[in-house]
Amino acid sequence: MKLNWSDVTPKADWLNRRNFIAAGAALAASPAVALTGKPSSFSTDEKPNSLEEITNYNNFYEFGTGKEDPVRYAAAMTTDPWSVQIDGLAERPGSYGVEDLAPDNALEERIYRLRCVEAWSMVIPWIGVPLSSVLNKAGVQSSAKYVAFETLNRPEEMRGQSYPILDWPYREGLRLDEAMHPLAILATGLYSDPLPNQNGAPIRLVVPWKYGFKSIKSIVRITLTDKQPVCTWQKMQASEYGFYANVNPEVDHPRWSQATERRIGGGLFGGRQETLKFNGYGEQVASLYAGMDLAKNY
Ligand SMILES: Nc1nc2c(c(=O)[nH]1)N[C@H]1C(S)=C(S)[C@@H](COP(=O)(O)O)O[C@H]1N2
Ligand SMILES: [Mo]
Repeated sequence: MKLNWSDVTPKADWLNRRNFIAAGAALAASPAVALTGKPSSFSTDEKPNSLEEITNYNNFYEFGTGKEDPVRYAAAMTTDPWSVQIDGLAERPGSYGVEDLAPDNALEERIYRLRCVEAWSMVIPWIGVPLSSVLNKAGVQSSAKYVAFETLNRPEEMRGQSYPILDWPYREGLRLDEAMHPLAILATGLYSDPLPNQNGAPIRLVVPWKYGFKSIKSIVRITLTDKQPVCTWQKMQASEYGFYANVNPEVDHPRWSQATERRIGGGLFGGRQETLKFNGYGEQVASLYAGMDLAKNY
């Protein structure tokens, strides 16, 4: 077994070294168990953002709309016990534990670019399992065409849910072939830690070729269906946020350009860089959209 830095450093030291008090509070609440993911050829060799950047600049509207609201308030969310209901057109519907869906021996490391629709980006070393492995565990009936996802709905612990900022609970969806693509994962950790609450503990979707809002956090329900799912942002403002939401520098958001992005922590030119079609994963995923007009199906 590979030893991680957190294994050999006393927990108190380890927490002290993290300069961000709020992040420390959230991490202190999580178990001291280190996670290890097998390296994957799907990983980028770009330099990952620091743990501090990844855990202190977040979008998680259940805790507020500010980038620092999640790190401040997400520690209030109870993530143990947790189960994920898998239902709809599944062969084996039921309530699954996170450890059943993402057992330690199946974990992979996936270092992915994350491109937010707001035109900032990061590189994040996720630990998780292919979404396809989870769907196959529950069994996909042949009539299923889409997968719908739902976040926890618990306003007592998620202060943002007391306000009608979005239509809670947060919902997202994928076409079944997108969901079965090997790049789509369910993450349960990042770097060598279990997922911090602000990043969507204990289990969240990561679809690296789509805008970040598709990568729904803190999932409690996965539904196989034959109808295109209703997605929170699409429902909120369909002219701005589509079902597909593939990263595309050629299709601007109605209120801003998508041609470039600001890499958080990036040095040169304030981190401004060109946005890549499908967030740079076109070689792997472009065939999913063959013959589709991506300007119409934004
Ligand atoms: N439940 C839920 N999931 C969510 C969001 C949210 O507000 N609520 N924000 C999304 C957006 S807009 C982005 S960019 C990513 C950010 O993930 P990160 O904070 O882990 O970087 O989470 C996505 N998943
Ligand atoms: Mo986003």
